[in-house]
This record gives sequence, structure tokens and C-alpha cells, in this order.
Amino acid sequence: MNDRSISPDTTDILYGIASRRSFLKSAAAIAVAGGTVAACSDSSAQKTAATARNTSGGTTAPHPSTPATPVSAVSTADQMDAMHEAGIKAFPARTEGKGNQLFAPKMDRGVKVFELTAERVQWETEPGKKVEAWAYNGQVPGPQIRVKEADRVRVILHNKLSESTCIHFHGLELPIEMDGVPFITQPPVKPGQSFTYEFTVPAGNQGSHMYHSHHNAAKQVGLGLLGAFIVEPKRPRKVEQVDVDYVMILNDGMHGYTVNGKGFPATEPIKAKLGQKVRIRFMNEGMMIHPMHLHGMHMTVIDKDGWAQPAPWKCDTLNVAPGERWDVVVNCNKPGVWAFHCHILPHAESDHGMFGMVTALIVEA
Ligand SMILES: [Cu+2]
Repeated sequence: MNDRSISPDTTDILYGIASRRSFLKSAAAIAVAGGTVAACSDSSAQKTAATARNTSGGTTAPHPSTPATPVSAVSTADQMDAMHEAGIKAFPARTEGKGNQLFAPKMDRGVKVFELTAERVQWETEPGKKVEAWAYNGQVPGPQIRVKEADRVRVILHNKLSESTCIHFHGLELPIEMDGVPFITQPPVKPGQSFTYEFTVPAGNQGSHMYHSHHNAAKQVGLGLLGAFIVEPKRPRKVEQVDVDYVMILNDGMHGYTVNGKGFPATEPIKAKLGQKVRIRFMNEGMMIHPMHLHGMHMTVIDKDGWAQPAPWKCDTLNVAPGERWDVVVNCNKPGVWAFHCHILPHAESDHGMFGMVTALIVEA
């Protein structure tokens, strides 16, 4: 087990291991481009990088030693800007693995059957940053379950982890024996065991819900045992007739600040055409609040935890607390690439540029 992945220090969460690595790379490249290093060995690159980092305004870096050649404020600013630019230009960066993929059920005499295997995998959260994940079917977030009000559903859980686990269906109002809380409603599902959950989705319980581990959850959900459970209504309201339906799951555990299991620049942009309506289903599986801010256009809030709001209301920053789901609709009436990020700024940007909970809404003209 990679110790760092289960007990990261704050610096790793804030700056990210890969960010540091790519910082070293870009700082070395800048040094070469600027003619300050003629032939660049690893150690000289790191020295240059360390000098650049120490003068970049970071508060956690050791006190800078006096560089041989004084670095002017302009070149320091240029170095920082180059790192910021490189991050933006890399977006959306390719990484291995995609979470939250739509899960097609198998049908068994009218029952929608979803089989989930919980197991350890390696997960790339941003380019070059591989972490240990505990995942359903190899995905973080787990595959997206989408059913309809009043559907009969069977979820078969196989535990291939080294710990017991279980699944709680967060937001669904189920019979108590299907609630998925060890020692309250069921025994834990031990390593090597399986457990079958089966229920009828109650009428009126539509909306954006979640499924996740409810056993040693700070670790298990933090490592990736979570997913979206969406219940489509039998009769959709006019307000929810949209062109794009996007699930955005936030997390802040051992993988750092992530949107659908990835950190910027590996996050996925939301794409729409001018004039289209986009529904965003925010879900917070983390342990911190995340006020999500969209630039350029407002969001109309229609649902909280799957329940319709008394009347839709507007905002541009929406606080999403742990366990909450908020559904909003954006009328995409302004073309461009609009930044979309958590507004707790250390979740989104550092000296090295944007990272973590940052993505974009791209409105194509
Ligand atoms: Cu945040």
C-alpha cells in the first residue's frame, strides 16, 4: 500500500505530487529557454526549480538561499506565469481511467441488475500522478446508476478489498434492511464476501442521489468507493427538460481535491452549444464544503437532495456541503470558455497555477 495515498500531508494535498514534478519540469524548461542553464542536468534543474519556487511567494518552502545570479522580479513573475499558462494549456489533460460512466443494467425478469466489485486499483488523478484507489468496477467515481421512479433494482456487491465494506444508498428512502449500515441494518460484507441489495425505488423519490461505502467511510469514500445514483422521474418537469445532463461529484479525500475523480488540468470540461440548457447535478462526497462558482452565466437552482425547490432561484456561487446534492440549470447564452471552480481558493489554485477543483463550461457558438 502506498502510505502517501492514505495519509497525505497537507503540502501534498495543496500542491500535489505531480504538480511539483511538472513544476520541476517546467522550471527546468524555462531555465533552458532563458539561457540560464546551458546543459541541464537533473540536479541543476532542481536547484533552479528550488530557487524559483522559493521566490514565488510560497509560504511553506524553506527560506531561499541567495542565488548565484540574482533573479529579477520580472523573471520571477515570468516563471510563475509560465507555470500557470502551462497548466491552462494542458486542459483538458489526458489521464488513464474515466469514472462515472453510465452503467447499463442487466435485466432479470423486470429487475434492473447492477453488479459492483469493490477492489484496489491504481488511479491517475492528473497527468503522471497515480494514487491508490478503492473503486467500484475500476472507476472513480463508480459507474453511474440511472433508473426510474418505481423501478425494481438489484445491486450485487462483491468485496475484493482487504477490509469489510457495504453500500448505503444516500437519498433513497428504502426499507431499513437495505440501508447499508453495518451493525445497525446488516452485518459488514467481509473480504471475499458478496451481498445483494434489492429494492423498489419509491415513487416520488426521484432526483440526484448517491451510493457509497458506509463502513470506515472517511477512508473508503475518500479512496473512491462512491458513485451517482440517479432516479429519473416518471413525468419530468418542464424545468428539467435540458440538452445536457452533467453529474459533478466533488471529493477531497486522499486523492486531493477532485471533480469526478480528477484534478485540474485532467478534469473534464462541460460542453454545450450556444442556446442550450445544461443541468448540473452537484454531489459532495467529501468532508469539506465547496462553494462552486461559475463565471459568465448564472445558475438556476431547481432541486436540493432530489427535492424540488419551492421556486427556482438564481446564483453564481453555490455552496455544496458534504452529503448534499444540488441540481442547477444553466442557460448557455454566452459563448466562450467559462471558468468553473470551487471558490475556496486553496482548493483551486496555488503559486504553481490552477489545480484540483477547477473545470470549465465551454459554450460553442
Ligand atoms: Cu472546495
